Amino acid sequence: MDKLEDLISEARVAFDSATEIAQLEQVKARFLGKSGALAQLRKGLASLSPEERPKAGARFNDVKGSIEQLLGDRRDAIQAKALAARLEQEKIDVTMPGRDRASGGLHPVTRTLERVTTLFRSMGFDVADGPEIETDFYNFTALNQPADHPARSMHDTFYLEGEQHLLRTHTSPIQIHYMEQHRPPVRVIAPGRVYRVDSDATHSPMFHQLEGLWVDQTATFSDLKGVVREFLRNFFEIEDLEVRFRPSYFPFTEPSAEIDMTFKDGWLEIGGCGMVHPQVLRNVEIDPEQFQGFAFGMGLDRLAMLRYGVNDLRLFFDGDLRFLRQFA
Ligand code: 2U9
Repeated sequence: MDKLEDLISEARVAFDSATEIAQLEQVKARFLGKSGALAQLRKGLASLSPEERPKAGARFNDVKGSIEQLLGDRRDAIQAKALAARLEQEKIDVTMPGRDRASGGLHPVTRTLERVTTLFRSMGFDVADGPEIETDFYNFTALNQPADHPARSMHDTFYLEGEQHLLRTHTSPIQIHYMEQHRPPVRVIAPGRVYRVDSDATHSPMFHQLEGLWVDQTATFSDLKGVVREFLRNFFEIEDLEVRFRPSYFPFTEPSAEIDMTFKDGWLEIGGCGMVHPQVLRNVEIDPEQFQGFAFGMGLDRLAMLRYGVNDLRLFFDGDLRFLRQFA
């Protein structure tokens, strides 16, 4: 009988030494398994006399029951401990203050874009956009930019592999697409990202342009002057801002001019413009004998720099939140 008591004690010590369920199952086999200690005992019962057997059998069952009970208790204890540890680890303090949701803000160039589109819409302009990846036709040929123009050189334009496509160097292709879809009168602005192989404090390989186009039977250079002046006065909120037009050259306009505006006791170049070249109109099947128009272009980032007093274009594209938060 002592031997059986010892077996129970031995089982208790063994079960208690197991700290995980898998380990406990291994230990269990030593006592309750097919060739475990209890199975051996059971075999011994067969050699007892019929008189001894019932009592020994009952005793055997008691011992087995005790060991099973110990096993169950230990299993519960291990599981309870694991659960407690997990609860401790995953504890959520519902009284903690919530995490603040950071509020975003619009990028200064986006804010400028919104301001610009609102002003032009109020003057009756539609707003169009188009792909940043273009073909040579839409970016150059349709705009009367000859094959030997320096802007077409490999180091002035980003060409895509195969050289069939390029990153647009201006937003003018947008107006070409637009005129293929809309017959005159056409009054549209084309803002967007453009790309050039250029990089310093005032040039970034990616920047933003704002172009405008008005094609009608009677759209004249003086309409152009009025639209540009009205826009700049409203944009900068300077009632007596003056604008002057200096003769210039662009392949897609004739005549062409640089746009200057008054700024700090002097003049500041803010864009270019001109009457749409008759060949550009022909390229989109508009008869230059019936229709004429004007176009203008400005740097959107340039407008943002002037409006917000930013002196380095690259600040807009560095993504430094200390800079950007000032505009939110
Ligand atoms: C079509 C026909 C003509 C758009 C024009 C300019 C003059 C111009 C520059 C100003 C500074 C670009 O941002 S900048 O680098 N733009 O000087 N852009 S006329 O002429 C067009 C456009 C579309 C169909």
